[in-house]
Amino acid sequence: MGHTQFIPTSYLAYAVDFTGDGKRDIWSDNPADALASTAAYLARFGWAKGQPWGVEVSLPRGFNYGLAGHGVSKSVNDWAALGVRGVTGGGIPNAGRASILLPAGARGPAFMIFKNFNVIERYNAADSYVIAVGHLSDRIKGKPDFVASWPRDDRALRYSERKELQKRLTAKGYSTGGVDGKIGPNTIKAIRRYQNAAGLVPDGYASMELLKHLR
Ligand SMILES: [Ca+2]
Repeated sequence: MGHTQFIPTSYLAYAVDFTGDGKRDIWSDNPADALASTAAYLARFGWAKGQPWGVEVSLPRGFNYGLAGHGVSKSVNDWAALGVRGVTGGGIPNAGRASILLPAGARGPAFMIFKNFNVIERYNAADSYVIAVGHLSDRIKGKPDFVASWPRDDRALRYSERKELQKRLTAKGYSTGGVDGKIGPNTIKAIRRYQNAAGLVPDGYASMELLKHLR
């Protein structure tokens, strides 16, 4: 509902009256209440003011792709010691513990993501959503476009293809913990194990290329 698509329970719990008229009006032509309500929601889930959602990084040759993903977090210094650098050559802001995210696998861009990434993900649990919203806010602030590009020949797997991927992995002895068409931690783990065994880059990315390899 409203400008930023609150669900009713979020409205009840987090909406605020920013204009001071006594109404929490997230539908008004004046978006102040809606935007303040969304800000209150993000604050409630731990938004760290002035800190980035993430930054684009470059990974060193020979990077251990098993370290990528939400499950592994390290300090910025520890990542730097492993050779992870800011993509424009600059330093990486020391914004607490961070993970490396590869939204299109090893062939696409790499990001170091911070706590604020997870806060935006509370709003919509899709990495692509968080990257889009976070990047839009960076661009409004005048920051540059991404350096690396997404592989043009890549496309998201369809539901039936994701299920086929899980079935084929499981049949080869790499259990995905069920066949539900959702690429969760168990499926990513199974993909990595298969990639390692098959001599592929173990980025855990569910791609068409991988499905073809399994076929
Ligand atoms: Ca109001």
